[in-house]
Amino acid sequence: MTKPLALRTARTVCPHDCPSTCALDVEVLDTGTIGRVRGAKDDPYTAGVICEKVARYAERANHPDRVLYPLRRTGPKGSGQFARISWDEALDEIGRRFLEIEAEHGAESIWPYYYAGTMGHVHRDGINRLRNAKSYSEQYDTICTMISWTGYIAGTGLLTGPNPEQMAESDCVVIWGTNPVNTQINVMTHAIRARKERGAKLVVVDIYRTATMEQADMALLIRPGTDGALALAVMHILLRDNLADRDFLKSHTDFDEALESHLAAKTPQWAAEITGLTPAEIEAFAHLVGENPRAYFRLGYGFSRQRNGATNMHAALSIPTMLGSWKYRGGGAFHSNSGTWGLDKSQITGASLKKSAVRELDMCRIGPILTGDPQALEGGGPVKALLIQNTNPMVVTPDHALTRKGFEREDLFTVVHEQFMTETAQMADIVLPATMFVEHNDYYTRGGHTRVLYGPKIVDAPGEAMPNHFVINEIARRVGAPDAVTEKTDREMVAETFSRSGYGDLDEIEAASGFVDRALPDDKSRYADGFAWPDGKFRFKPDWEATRIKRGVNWVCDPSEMPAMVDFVNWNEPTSQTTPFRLTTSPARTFLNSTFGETPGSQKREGTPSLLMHPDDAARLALQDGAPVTIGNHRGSVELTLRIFDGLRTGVVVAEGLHPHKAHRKGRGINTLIGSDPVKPFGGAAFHDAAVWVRASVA
Ligand SMILES: Nc1nc2c(c(=O)[nH]1)N[C@H]1C(S)=C(S)[C@@H](COP(=O)(O)OP(=O)(O)OC[C@H]3O[C@@H](n4cnc5c(=O)[nH]c(N)nc54)[C@H](O)[C@@H]3O)O[C@H]1N2
Ligand SMILES: Nc1nc2c(c(=O)[nH]1)N[C@H]1C(S)=C(S)[C@@H](COP(=O)(O)OP(=O)(O)OC[C@H]3O[C@@H](n4cnc5c(=O)[nH]c(N)nc54)[C@H](O)[C@@H]3O)O[C@H]1N2
Ligand code: SF4
Ligand SMILES: [Mo]
Repeated sequence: MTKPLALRTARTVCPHDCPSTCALDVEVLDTGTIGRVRGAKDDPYTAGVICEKVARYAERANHPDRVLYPLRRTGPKGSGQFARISWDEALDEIGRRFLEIEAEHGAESIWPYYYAGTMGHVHRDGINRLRNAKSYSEQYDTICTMISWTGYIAGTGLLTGPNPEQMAESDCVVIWGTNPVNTQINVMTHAIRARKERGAKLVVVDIYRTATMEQADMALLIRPGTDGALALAVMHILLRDNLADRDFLKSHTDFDEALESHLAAKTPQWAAEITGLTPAEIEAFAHLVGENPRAYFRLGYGFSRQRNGATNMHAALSIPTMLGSWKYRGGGAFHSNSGTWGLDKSQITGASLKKSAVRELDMCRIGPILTGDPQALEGGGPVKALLIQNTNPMVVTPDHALTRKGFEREDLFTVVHEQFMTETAQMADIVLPATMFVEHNDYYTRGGHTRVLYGPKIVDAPGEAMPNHFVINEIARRVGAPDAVTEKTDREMVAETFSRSGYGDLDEIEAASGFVDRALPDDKSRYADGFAWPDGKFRFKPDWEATRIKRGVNWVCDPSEMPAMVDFVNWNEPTSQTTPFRLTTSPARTFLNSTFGETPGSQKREGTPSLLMHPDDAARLALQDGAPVTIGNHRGSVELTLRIFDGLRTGVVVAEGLHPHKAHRKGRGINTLIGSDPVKPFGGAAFHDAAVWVRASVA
């Protein structure tokens, strides 16, 4: 077969929920077909590098299984039996049912539910315009960033840090609780530059030997949920050995004698017992960063997905503060830049349309909510209708057995707008076909760098696929919400948002670089004039209530349960004789959450769902490599294939990737084992924190 010639190459942006937000050069083969996708060489952060899953995007965009037409369910829930209908039939039915349900059960019985399948704000956040206009139930956004952002802001007061490209100028790069080789490849581009150009050492802190850890000069393989203990012992050594920057502590932090004596007890021996590291490993790490205070701490999301994740994030962040790393170009800590966009999105989200206070339902608790848990429903009535865009809750949310039970309710009217027949779409009453990023216009932010990028439509959509913006407008028209309807196109929505936000003219931005750089001045991003608290001081002693107010979020515990100063708290799900293993569910390289589960390249690379286990544990349980195993706890059980792997600690097992349920024998996936209990202080799911048993499967 001859290779098709590209008609042209078009510049757009990767829409996926990945901190890198790469600028892309996409081959357009004809008006409806894309070819090769490459990373833009002239974008300073992308620097010509993208991940393999998006390089192969043609497999996904041109996939024969895309949803092309609106569908109505014809068999029982989840039967997969659907019949094609027209857009008008589908939208009219949705409008009629939503009005009926509202009349009978109240507006709060309808729950628009979305997440970050696209990170484009017009198509991601427009659902809130409809929600606000109708006073439908709110969504409390907890699934991804709630825990980590909380821990970071508790210290700095603002979600920003030294420009990620500055990593190349540091003397030591610490990659903590993130696996960028899998999840944000561009971090490696800049980290490796520091090593090549300056001889910087690369440290990786994780709970198993990831592909990122394989590249490390110093690998710190700790037990899950113990990062806080490691951080405290490192600070103990810095103070003990005069490696702390006492001047910086005085001028820029709330450090005091009480904290000093608190840390005096946190010895390397104490932390060694908790983390599983040797005291010598902890000493070596403390001395490496202590002698190289121009250290760049790249703090990931992964280590925050623990019940003590917010306090561990705060503890890890406290190390560069004790070193005074923030003083140096190439030094400090970075988690996300999401505090710097300064966007006015009010016309997208319809913020002004909100009439009254409405209950805010926790998206991670969709299982308890749909099965009628009164606390999860906040004392209100049941949810009777769901409108779902950009997310696959049947696979990605915790407490899956409850989620499934909820979706199976015959009295629940479920609308899913999707690109593929996901396991969520299969539970729908009405499925609507959605466009992909190359088929609509939007702008994209993501926390991993400093830019906001415009991503234009470059090909026509297949079949009758329509963008989210269209669906929200059309439903709004039919449920008596004229305020939520806008005649503006998606491109006009972008232009208006840019202009309201003071970003400038979209035509000019597009003709120039395609992006708006929101980098703060270098000294500001390193908090030279003080941290973002009224006294300008970094908080080793967090004011959790002030943190809550800053974030506009809710307490899920008694505030007095939060530690008064940087600390390690053992809140993780306890292991026991019956559930002796700690499970983490770390992302796979060629899936993005549950996306790409349908593409052949990803299916081939990820293979069958597997469980990594230490050889000593496998020997003790008499399990062979490749054996079918069952893992379980009080929430349910899941079948996987055993892979013996010496790159983790005994007592820890890892299941990589969100495979579809149907890829598992017995049809239940990994989130069956994960709890939806909200993580302190403000909620979120502890995806990498579950106690489980492991047994040989019985056929
Ligand atoms: N290929 C791929 N890329 C992705 C995603 C994906 O699913 N696949 N997901 C995207 C999304 S939505 C997000 S939010 C980001 C997340 O990206 P990351 O910030 O990298 O977070 P995670 O991938 O959840 O976990 C990162 C690492 O943390 C480790 N970890 C788990 N528990 C602990 C712990 O207690 N301590 C320490 N030190 N490490 C721990 C995990 O083993 C894993 O290797 O990635 C995005 N990019
Ligand atoms: N066990 C475990 N569970 C996890 C995690 C973990 O590490 N372990 N990670 C968690 C994290 S960090 C996150 S962020 C969540 C993410 O969970 P989700 O936000 O659900 O992410 P995806 O699984 O990628 O699903 C996104 C869906 O949106 C669809 N989509 C994409 N673009 C569009 C569009 O323009 N319009 C419409 N209508 N649909 C679109 C895609 O086809 C896809 O099915 O998962 C969480 N779940
Ligand atoms: S998924 Fe992440 S690394 Fe891959 S192209 Fe998109 S933004 Fe870049
Ligand atoms: Mo995420």
